Amino acid sequence: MTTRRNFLRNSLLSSTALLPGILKKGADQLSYGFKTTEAYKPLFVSTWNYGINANTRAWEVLQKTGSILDAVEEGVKVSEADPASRTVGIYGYPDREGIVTLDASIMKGDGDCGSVCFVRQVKHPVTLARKVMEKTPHVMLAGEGARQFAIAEGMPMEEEVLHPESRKAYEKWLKEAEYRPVINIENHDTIGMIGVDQNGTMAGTCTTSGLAYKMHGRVGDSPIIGAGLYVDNEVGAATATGMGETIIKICGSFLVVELMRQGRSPQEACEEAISRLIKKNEENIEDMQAGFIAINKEGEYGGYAVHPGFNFIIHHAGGSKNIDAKSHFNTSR
Ligand code: SD4
Repeated sequence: MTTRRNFLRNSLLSSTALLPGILKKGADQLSYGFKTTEAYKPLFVSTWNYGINANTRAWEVLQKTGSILDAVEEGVKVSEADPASRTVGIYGYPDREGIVTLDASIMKGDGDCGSVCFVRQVKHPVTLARKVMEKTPHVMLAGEGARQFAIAEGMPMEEEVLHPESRKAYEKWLKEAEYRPVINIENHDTIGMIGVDQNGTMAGTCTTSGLAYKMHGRVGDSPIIGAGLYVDNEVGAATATGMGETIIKICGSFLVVELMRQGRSPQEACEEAISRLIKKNEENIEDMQAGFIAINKEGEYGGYAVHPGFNFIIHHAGGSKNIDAKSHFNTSR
């Protein structure tokens, strides 16, 4: 019988079997989205099906420049510039004062990294994060300092006008005035992207407008190296999405990479990190969504979430696939 799992696995394999650069594991190890997966190099994986255009762009850039770092930066810039996105970039939902503040990070597999948090008016916070990495002796710049650095670097400042959809949602929220941060399937799209090239060199990015209606000044996991993003050429890479506070508490992305270092597959590492996250956040776990995606240097991948509804996109020489992640809890809320 053709199960969905087999169908996806077979469709990927048949479309990629003849392409160079694709490493196939033994048939006994081919379990799609479970303990181990097929391995592909180059490979990009990004959070949420929304990332499909971002991955396509990343793939194009890698083909053109050969740079995995350029690829993961240019990829997520597609989401940052998308006026339809309510949770990435300047068109996103504001905080509870009605101001959009952005968090982003970038990391190379050799350990170089940069990030910005609580920054306003910058269309491409991931590019600013890269500038922090490449042009300063620091890793992280926050708030007005980050904005001033962007101006000094010649980055244009965007007008602070809420996107009409974001304004409408904010006004509705103001009326209900209930401050209870919940990330569920309607409130996502933070994009985290991790990629590995043909030679096993890795890089990753993560960018978000964060939690809708957060307290002014609140910073999530996305710009925190080790929480929202971690990349190590010796092992693999991971990125996170969902309720940042739960992810920060377990140094989530670093944990996933360290679990892979100890021999776990990307899938197993994501599953173990989610069970750790649940243990540390038991009280509110019903209302908390969080998910991880990971790749290792062989080009295997995995993804897992607390609740159903999380999906991710893989992109390799055979094309793009949307994968519904498995989750710890099985019933949709
Ligand atoms: C945050 N992790 O700011 C981000 C939000 C997110 O899907 O990922 N939403 O906590």
